[in-house]
Amino acid sequence: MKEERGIAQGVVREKVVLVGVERPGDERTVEPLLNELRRLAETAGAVVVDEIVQKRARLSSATFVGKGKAEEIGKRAATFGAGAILFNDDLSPAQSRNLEKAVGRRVVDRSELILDIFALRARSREARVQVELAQYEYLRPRLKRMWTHLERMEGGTGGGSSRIGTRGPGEKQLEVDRRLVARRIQDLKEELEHLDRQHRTRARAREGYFRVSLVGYTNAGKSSLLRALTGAEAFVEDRLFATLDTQTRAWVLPGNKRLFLSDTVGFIRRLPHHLVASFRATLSETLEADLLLHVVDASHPDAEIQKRAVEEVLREIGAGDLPCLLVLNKVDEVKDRISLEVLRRGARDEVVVSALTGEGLDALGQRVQRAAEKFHEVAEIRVDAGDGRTLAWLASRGTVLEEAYEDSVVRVRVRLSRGDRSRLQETPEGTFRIAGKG
Ligand SMILES: Nc1nc2c(ncn2[C@@H]2O[C@H](COP(=O)(O)OP(=O)(O)O)[C@@H](O)[C@H]2O)c(=O)[nH]1
Ligand SMILES: [Mg+2]
Repeated sequence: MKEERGIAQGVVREKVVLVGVERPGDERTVEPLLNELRRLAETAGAVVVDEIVQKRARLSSATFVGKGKAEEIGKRAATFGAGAILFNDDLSPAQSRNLEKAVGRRVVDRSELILDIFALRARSREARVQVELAQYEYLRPRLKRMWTHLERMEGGTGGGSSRIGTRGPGEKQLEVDRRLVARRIQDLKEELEHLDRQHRTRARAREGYFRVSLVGYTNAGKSSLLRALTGAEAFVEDRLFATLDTQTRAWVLPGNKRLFLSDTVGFIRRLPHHLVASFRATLSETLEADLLLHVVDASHPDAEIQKRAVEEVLREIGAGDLPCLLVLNKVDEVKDRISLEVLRRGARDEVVVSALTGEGLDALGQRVQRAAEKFHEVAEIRVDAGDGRTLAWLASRGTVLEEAYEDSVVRVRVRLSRGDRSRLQETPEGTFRIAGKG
């Protein structure tokens, strides 16, 4: 599926069969999940030829769906000429292997599919390194299982796992593979650390400014909002995971106050945990924000489920307690307003917008401005009247509310971020000056 870039013409698309398992209590969620799996499959460049939903209370640790069902899936896949089976759940390495044997074709689980899409979408060096790391972490336990599997085949009698001394060439190859994988994982981690340092340097330049991060389900309209609010050339597409990199743009609000708005990778239900772990650098933008804008596609039939999935990922990455404004987007597509009421429930603060028509964007700006004002505190600072540098710095970084001259000292009442406030140093004369040379 890797060759298919989605837009390429004349590429033979792989035919696939989707399989979802419905457990008791899942009745209402398995259908939207399968719809989403279909979109994911298409995003990865596949053509869905059949969908199978199985009701099952207990999952088989060997084959997930049970041996009989697996054989039936294999037959149906053969009828439609499908080359791979996509599972809506994550499978253990043993389950994947057993299923592949039973269905006689490639088995791809949900994590692997999402990793595949991320690999297609990654553009920047950072995104590529993060995806590759997640892929190797995914692969690692699967190499190990393959080893026991090979060992058994070569040993003949089967079952034995401690028969040292029967090591065949297959195992040697695997030893090499495992070492190579471990080595590659180490290299990728080191490169990420390096990229992380660069990222922190860039982030430091924005210290003292109010930082806002767009978060939300994939395709909710985050990039569209970044574009509508800041005029940035953000990449907007009606596709899952169009954006994997973080883009940060200056956003100038009425009154000429500058803040920074970041757009980053979207979330999805059951985001593979390897991805969450290796996208730490990208997600750190979200964690450093002073305010999150949680963008929801309010016109989506599963908006409520998507909203909860995002809240869950935010908690998982430690951003659950950050101040958050709920942004109900695509209101131009919303037909019944009752669904908006449902989405509003429990939100601390919310605003209804359309990135497409511009509706509600002013209100959104005002809401953010109010939050930014709270973030800045009012301080009274005495500055030497001859210290033009500090006076200019205060005027550019904060909002000067009042200036009073007393002999050689200026008393400035200024609204300033806490970070900037702490950059002012007291002089022996009891005035303050901006730290640094000059
Ligand atoms: N009707 C409508 N479509 C929108 C709106 N905002 C975004 N979209 C569309 O939704 C799709 C996904 O938008 P995008 O900004 O890429 O979403 P992201 O994945 O959250 O960054 C694109 O086709 C956009 O044109 C909106 O307010 N109304
Ligand atoms: Mg986007």
